[in-house]
Order: sequence, then structure tokens, then C-alpha cells
Amino acid sequence: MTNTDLKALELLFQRPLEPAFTTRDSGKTVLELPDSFYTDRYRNDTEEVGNRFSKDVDLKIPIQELANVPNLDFTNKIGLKNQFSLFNNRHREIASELITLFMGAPNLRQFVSLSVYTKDRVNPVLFQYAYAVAVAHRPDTREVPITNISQVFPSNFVEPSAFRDARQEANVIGESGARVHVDIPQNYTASDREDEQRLAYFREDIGVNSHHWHWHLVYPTTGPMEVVNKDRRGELFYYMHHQILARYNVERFCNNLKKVQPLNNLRAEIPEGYFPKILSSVNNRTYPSRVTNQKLRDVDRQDGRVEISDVERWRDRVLAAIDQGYVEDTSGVRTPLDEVRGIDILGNMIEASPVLSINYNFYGNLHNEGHNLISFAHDPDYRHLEDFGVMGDVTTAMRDPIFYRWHGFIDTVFNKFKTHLNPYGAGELNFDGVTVDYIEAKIGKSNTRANTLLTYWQKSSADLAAGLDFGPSADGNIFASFTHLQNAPFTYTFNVTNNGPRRTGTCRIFICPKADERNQPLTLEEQRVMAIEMDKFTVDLVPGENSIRRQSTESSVAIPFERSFRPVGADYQPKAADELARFRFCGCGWPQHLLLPKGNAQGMLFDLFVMISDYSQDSVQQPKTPNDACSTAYSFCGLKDKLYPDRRTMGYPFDRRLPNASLSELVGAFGNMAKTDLRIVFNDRVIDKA
Ligand code: CUO
Repeated sequence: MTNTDLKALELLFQRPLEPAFTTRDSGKTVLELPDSFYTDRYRNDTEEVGNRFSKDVDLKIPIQELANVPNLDFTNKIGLKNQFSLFNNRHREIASELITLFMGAPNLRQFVSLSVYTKDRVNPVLFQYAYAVAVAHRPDTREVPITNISQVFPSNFVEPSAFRDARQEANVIGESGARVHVDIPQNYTASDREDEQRLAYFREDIGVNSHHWHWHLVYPTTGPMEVVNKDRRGELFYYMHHQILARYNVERFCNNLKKVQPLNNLRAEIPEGYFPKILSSVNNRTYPSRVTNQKLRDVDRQDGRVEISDVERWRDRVLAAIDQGYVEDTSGVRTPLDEVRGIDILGNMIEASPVLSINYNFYGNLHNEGHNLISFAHDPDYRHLEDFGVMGDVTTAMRDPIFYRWHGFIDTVFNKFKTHLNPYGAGELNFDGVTVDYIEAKIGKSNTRANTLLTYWQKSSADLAAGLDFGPSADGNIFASFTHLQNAPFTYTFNVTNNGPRRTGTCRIFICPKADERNQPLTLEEQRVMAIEMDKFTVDLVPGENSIRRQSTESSVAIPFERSFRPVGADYQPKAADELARFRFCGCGWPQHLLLPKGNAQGMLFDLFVMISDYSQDSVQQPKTPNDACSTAYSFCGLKDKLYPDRRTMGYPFDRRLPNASLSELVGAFGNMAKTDLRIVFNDRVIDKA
């Protein structure tokens, strides 16, 4: 790949609403389009328009003519100024066709041309989605980093008055290159009259929402088979969302709120209202709100129909299949829901992926249509010409309290299946001759106590300029400052005795809440479903004593802040090939700043649990593909082009019932496990990022 190809592809993530011929990269670069690429609006003025934007640039990238001009009529059903939703069946089919078109471009140059040509002719959100999926999956675009969605469409992530400030600052400061800082307020969606507001720092976190977008980008439900049919994708759909729920419930306890009430009655009033206030970039309108005590109603709109009774019927069929222990395909052939494949089958069937579901007609589209019912509750028959609410879009859904009630319901369905399986037995849990003698987690600084960890607020900034279409005068960086939860980095230390030969183990670290919001102790079964995965890695065990140390920043769950919000533009990319490889496709992962739950001012108690399992039963034979350097967040995101690197079911050992009455009994019975009390202290101070 030449530098210009790379650059052209990257530029297409910038200024999503402006025509492809406008300048990009802070006014330094322009794409030179063949005349045939100009849309009707500009066709008669190609020369003038082209000259105007290519006057003072450093680099002009000529775009090749297309060998085959595609017919894009299939995209017309999504107007240029409409919202685009991955939960909408028609939108998804159109996106799938567009992804297939992009994947089919015969070579890189033609892919660039096709993308440029398409960009100005289809809905910009649809384009950015399908384009990002193609860049993530085409073998010849491995080196292209995918710009974080919060930078492409920043208005979906931050309070809009900040943009007024940004626009103003940009106009005043002009092209001087000065770095503009705008402050994004915290707590702007509701007052503290609303109890749910206590969790706004979690739900409205930019890193949380961009992780969720990135996950769905890596695991689409439709498109070419090589893109959709990934190893254990259904199971990962269950597990990633299950972990979000576990984390959210624990955060609720930290804030004296009871755990989420799953949305299992679709006909009851929904007490949680939500007024998102954020703007949709494509039509400059705020996302619609949902009032307190709204009821769901059948949705009957031009862009989609779904009845509450459809969703209830699919729910009942899925639950019946789980109780029966098997699913039936379209010809009536039964597949048992066993402990190895069952969860993966259910994940693809419940989400649902029309191409991977074992029987899409019969088991339906339970989870996606639930999103639709909820996201159109304010205008189910389109009489007010309103678009969907935040639940209709994977970039914004996690902001709404109802997301956790709907996914809480979906999670109870999966957990029902897991509860039907036999509890784990000794043969599946122990690792003969391996004993964990001691564990601790400790903040790096001296004078800190072991097993007391710290959270606080931090003020950070990210460059959101890529997505802001402010016209040429606003070229340059626009830094948005926002306040988010943060944790002080810490180190785990384990002492392990190996009474056997040299061997390998998998170290699995979780934290489990000990008590609920009323300080009532939790049973092991309750702790199990709220166990938060913190890290997972292999360890080499020599005979005798082993001391293992691991940094919290190495977690297999999370990615660092800098990776969630890396700056956009070729200037920021590493030049060396291996570093570049690490750089690309690394945006999926839980934000490191939310690795720990908030805890509370007095110090909230948790069980820190560690288990070392037998690697010979965990390991996976990988096909020989080039090493993916970006593998740090594989627990939630898997490895690109590879098998999921842990043979155990996801969440092991907490995904199934356990043979003991309490966590103490469990670790007492198995020497390869240990636990200790962990205290998380929240310090209510805002610290500026150094
Ligand atoms: Cu991720 Cu419902 O699947 O939002």
C-alpha cells in the first residue's frame, strides 16, 4: 500500500457530511476527483469547485476512474438526512449490500475510488458504518486505522452546546493552528431528582459508547459470510453484554441503587424516562426523548413494523427451546443446546443474526426488535415525523437506563440456559498440584496499603476535529475536555506453588461484589452473575514457588485511553510496520478508566478472586495467520482473524453454577483458587490529566 492510498482511506473518515472534494487533514490535503464523480449539484461547476479547494493544499491525491460504476439505487430507501439504525431490518440489509460491494472491489485503488464515489451519494452514517466494516475486514486495508466513532460523529457523544463554543472559537482563532479547548459538561441530561442520574457517568461515558459501537462494527449481524461468521460470535454477543450488565449492577450498588429490573413485561409502563439532548449529525435534530411512564406500543412506520406480540412470541419460543434443551432448524432437525455449542447457537439466534440464526423465521429477531420497540415508543406510527431515540443506534444506546433493563432481560434468558447445565464439577475446576497461596492488589506508590484501590474523577481531552464539518476556517485541532471516572493503576501479586513439572496455567482474575445496596450479603449464586472479569493471561509455572506480578494496565478486558481517543491524521501514525500493525484495529475494548467500579467514599468491599486453570485444557490451536499485534482486549473483542484464544466457555468459572454454597467454600475446596477482601475507595475530586 502506498502512502497516498493509506492517506486517502484515512481522509474518508474525516468530515463525514462534507463532499469528498473539500479539503481534509487540516486543510493540507485534497482528493482530486474525476469529473464523473461530482454529484449533480456540483457537476456543472467541477472546475471552479475543484480549484477552490485545491488552491493552498500541500498534497493532492488523484482518484482513479471507476472501472465499473455501481448502481447505488438500493441505498435510496435511507434518505441522505435520515437516521441510520443497525437494528432496522431494511437498513441492515442495505448496509450488508454496501459492505458486500466494498469487499468486492478488485484492488486497493479501486476500493479507494469506489469509496470516494459512494461517499457523496449515500447516507453519511450508512457510509461510515459500511466503510469502516470494509476497512476492518479487507485484507489489503490491514494497515488503515479505523477512526473512533466519537471523532467521526462527535455530536452523538457530547452535549451540543459545546459545539457552539467550538464553532465560535474556531471562527475566531481561524487557521492559526491554536488548539481550541471546549469543555463538555458532566451531568447534563437530568438533575439529581432522578435517581438513575447517579449512573450517568457510566452510561454517558464516551469510551463506553465508542467501545459498544466498535464491538458491533467488528461483529455485524449481516454482510458477506467471511465478515459475519466469526468464531464464537454468538457467545461473545452474550458475554460482552453480560459483562456490561454485571459491571452496571455493581456500579449501581456503589451508588446505593438496587440492581437492574429486567424488562420482562413489555406491556407495563416504563418508569425510566430519558432526555438525551445530544444532536444527530445528519439532520441537526436532537435525539427524541422518552417521558416517564411511557408504555411501549406496536411500531407501524414506513421504515419498519414490529408488534409487541411478535417479540413476546419469539421470547416464548426461545424460552421453550431452552427448557426443552434443543433448537429446531427450518427442516425440523434438532440440535441440542449443549454446554459447548449451546450458548453460541443461542447468541446468534437471540440477537439475532438473520444469516447465522438456526431458524430466523421461527425464533425471530428478539433482541434487535426490542431495541426498535423501545426506540420508537415516543412516535410508534410516525405521526409526529420523529426518528428513533438513542436505543435505535449502537453509538448511543448505552446512554439510556432502559438499555440495561432490556439487556438485563436478554441476559436472564441466557442465564436460564446456563442454569440448566450441570454445576461445574471438580474435574472442570481443579488443577492438581497447583496452589495459590497468596494474592494481593496494590497501588504502585509507596505508603499504600495492599488491597485498597482508589477511584477519582479525571479531566481529559480528546481531539474531535475529524468529524466537525465547520468549513475551511475550522481546520486544526479541537480538543474537547470532559470529566470521567478514573482509577489509580495497581499491580496484582500472586504466590503460587507448583508441586509438579514445569507447566502452563491460565490466570483468571475477577472481582465480585460482597453485598447489595442495602449491605445485605450476596449468595455465591448472586455473586456469580455479577462477577466482573478483570484480566486473563497465561503463566509459566516452574516447579516449586512462583511469584506472579501483573499490572492493571495490562488487562485483557480494557484498552488505554490513548487508544480510545487516538488523534486522527497520518501525522500521528507510527511509521514502523510492527507499530503500525499494533495501531490499527485496536479500538475495541472496555475503557481502562472504567476498569474498576467506582466504590464509595467509605471504601466498598469486594472479593478479589483469582483462579489458575490448566492451560492444556484451555489452549486453542490457532490457524497460522499473521500475528495480530493488537490483542490486548481479547476478552470482549476476540482476536482479529483468529479463534477466540480460550477454549473454556466465556466467563468460566462463573458462567455456570458452582458446586459450593459460598465463595469461601469454593476457594477452600480448590487449591488453585484464592480470594481476598478488596476495598475500593472513591475520592470525589477532579484531577487534571498530566
Ligand atoms: Cu449491543 Cu443491544 O446489542 O446493543
